[in-house]
Amino acid sequence: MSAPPAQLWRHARLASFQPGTAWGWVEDAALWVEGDTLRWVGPDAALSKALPAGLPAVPERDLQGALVTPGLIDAHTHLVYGGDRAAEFEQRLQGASYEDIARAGGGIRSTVAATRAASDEVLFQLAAGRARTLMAEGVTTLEIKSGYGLNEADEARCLAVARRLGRELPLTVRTTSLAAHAVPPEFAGRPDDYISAAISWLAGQHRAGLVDAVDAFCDTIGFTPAQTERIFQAAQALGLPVKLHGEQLSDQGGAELAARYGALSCDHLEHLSPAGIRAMKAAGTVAMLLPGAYYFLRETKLPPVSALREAGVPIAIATDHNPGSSPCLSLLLMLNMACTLFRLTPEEAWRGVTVNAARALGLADRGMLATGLRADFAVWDAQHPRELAYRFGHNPCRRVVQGGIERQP
Ligand code: DI6
Ligand code: FE
Repeated sequence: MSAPPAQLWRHARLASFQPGTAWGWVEDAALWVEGDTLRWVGPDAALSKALPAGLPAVPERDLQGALVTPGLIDAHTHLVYGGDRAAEFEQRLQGASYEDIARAGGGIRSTVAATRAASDEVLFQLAAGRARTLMAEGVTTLEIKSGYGLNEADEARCLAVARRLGRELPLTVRTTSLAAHAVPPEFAGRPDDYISAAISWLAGQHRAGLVDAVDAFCDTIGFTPAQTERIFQAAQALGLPVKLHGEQLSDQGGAELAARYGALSCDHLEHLSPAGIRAMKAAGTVAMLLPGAYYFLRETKLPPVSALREAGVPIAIATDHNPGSSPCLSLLLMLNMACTLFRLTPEEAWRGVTVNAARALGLADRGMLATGLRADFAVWDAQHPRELAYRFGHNPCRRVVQGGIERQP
């Protein structure tokens, strides 16, 4: 593909999320895009000085004061799966708990059966539809976990579908191997043997270029800290970064464990302890909060947001899109819920889907709009990003530029 031509985007209200000022705000801003990169970002009044003399005419777009933000980053999803769990939702409304259903062999394992039964093409089309819904709200980078295949071939198939999404849609996809999501029926009662099998698949997935990071579900209905650590050791031996589903339903000390392995993020965290917070701070691990799962499972224990804030742990927000605990396809709704349910400020919530989400994926080239970073941004019919955290069920995304190329939202 030839490089997209240079372009100037002028007269934006810009929330750059550059450090130093609230929102990285520039009231009348210009962005100079070259190829997939921001060649210069700053006040429109300073643009003429920034452009070198003799530059051939660059096409200009006047945004007339529309809001520009970085492209949104949904850094925790389980987007590739077959079937749905609407019947389980109904069962929960008739009194069964999420844990009861999981222990009775439903829950994650019912999605595993539906995923194994679906063809590659069906999995791709289902996931592409979900991805497009997220992209319509300005998402330009998406993390996708495996974890509904739970055998060597089906885990690899799901990761390959995620990679194909990144190739065929105007979207960056980062993949995470989550074989340690649940024990599949073939290994019922033998979780340690299953962990050994999952570890044996990892090198092949890595060689095939299917994996950017490795995750595990450490909880009473998931895996023990010892089992999780075996997965982390295998990831570390391959040079792959780790992440954790931890302290969602109980405190297992997973955050301390993940921090010892320099985890990119620990996710969920409703039951996170003060020791876990200290360990995450020391390791630079991002706290990934998932208000959709908290809401949908009707949890009552809040993640320790004030303590995370006081400790200076970076906070990210994601949809956790999955069929069991968060069948949500709106990152804008998560901004609102992060504020209403978790009491984040609108700016904290926004940093959670931009700068801190990039960090949770180990991506240093995005999450802010600054000279030298990727030209991934969204244009909104709004005056200020706080409006997008305030309204819900409302999508004012008007344009998206992904790697310097404009696409329809
Ligand atoms: N925690 C979650 O919230 C999802 N996975 C996990 O480890 C739920 C997955 C599911 O119920 O299908
Ligand atoms: Fe999850």
